[in-house]
Amino acid sequence: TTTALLPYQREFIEFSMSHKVLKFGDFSEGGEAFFELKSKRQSPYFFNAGLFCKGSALAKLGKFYAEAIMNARPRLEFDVVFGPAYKGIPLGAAVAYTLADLHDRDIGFSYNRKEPKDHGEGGLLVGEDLKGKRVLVVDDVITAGTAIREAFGILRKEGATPAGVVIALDRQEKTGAESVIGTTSAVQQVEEECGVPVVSVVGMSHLTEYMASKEDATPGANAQALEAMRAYRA
Ligand code: OMP
Repeated sequence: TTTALLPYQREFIEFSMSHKVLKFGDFSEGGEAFFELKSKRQSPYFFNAGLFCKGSALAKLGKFYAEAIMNARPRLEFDVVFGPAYKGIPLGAAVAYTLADLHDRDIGFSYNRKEPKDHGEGGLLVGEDLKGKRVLVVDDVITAGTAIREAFGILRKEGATPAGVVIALDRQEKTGAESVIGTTSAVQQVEEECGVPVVSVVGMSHLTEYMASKEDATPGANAQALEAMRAYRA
């Protein structure tokens, strides 16, 4: 199956690779071919959003998230963005900034601490109050959905209404042991359980599509990495 790769998605993949955020397995002698995930799976690619660590990269990243948000159909309706600690914090801030700067939407933003603070203003949350608000969660990657479920737990406690999730990468993985594996991906399960849309800039299938186009242009250059992507997907 093929997945149409939109121009901004191709641009995002190349942008991520140029910052070494997105890495494909290196199948040459002595190269790192696989990356271990939180789930212990051995993946032929990895996405480390922590390496978007320049002001210019964050500015660009904000635009990609905003584009995914604005392109979402049905439209995402929300009052506040929430970036779960730690990696979601700058992402949420970048999204709120970009929506105001480029899309004329002045949205609040909020994030949590991992350690409760026992002095000063106290509490676990920083930023815009969430009570009764429609909240869009901003995060980096979903594999099994563990991190995003934690974020929903925080929203529930605060009396907020989840409005959706936006991530850079949907790894499109199924969860659980091989013997019990179902037919839906972690993202689809989150959508069903929480009743909200999960929007991503790209999915794993887009990455494979990108690799395939590279392989078409220069046969042999990415053959093993592409094969590993397809095998992992299967
Ligand atoms: P889940 O909590 O299983 O959905 O995994 C998401 C988290 O895994 C991310 O927030 C990262 O901490 C980490 N991760 C990546 O950052 N990039 C990847 O390509 C894969 C993972 C992962 O370990 O699955």
